[in-house]
Amino acid sequence: MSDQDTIFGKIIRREISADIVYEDELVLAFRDIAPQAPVHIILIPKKPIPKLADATPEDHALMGHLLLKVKQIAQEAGLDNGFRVVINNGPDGGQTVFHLHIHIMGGRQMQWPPG
Ligand code: IU
Repeated sequence: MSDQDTIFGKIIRREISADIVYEDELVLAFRDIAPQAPVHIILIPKKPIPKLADATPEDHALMGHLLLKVKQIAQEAGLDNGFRVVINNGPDGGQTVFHLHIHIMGGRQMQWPPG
């Protein structure tokens, strides 16, 4: 199964709908379908990298772009009092969709450590 068959690939190609909050030529951000916080946004690269551990030096600029977009998207979502950024990597990391994604969560007090 190619990455383009993940649910996030289908969202990128507009084959299934999502509540998109940001898009540019490199990345897409949309509201999580099962939010774990008042604000829960998923930010993905359009390039189909299955997980963070699969990123290569070729992805250097894309990785930087993603992190700076986290900041912008959190700001635009009004998360002025702070927010949580999570990347689940692989089975032990709790990853369920194998297209690299960053969770941006806020609007409530986060706890530490996560489960
Ligand atoms: P994870 O890090 O792979 O566990 O996160 C996948 C997230 O994708 C999870 O929070 C799901 O609720 C979310 N999601 C979604 O927003 N839309 C979908 O159609 C599916 C999963 I499937």
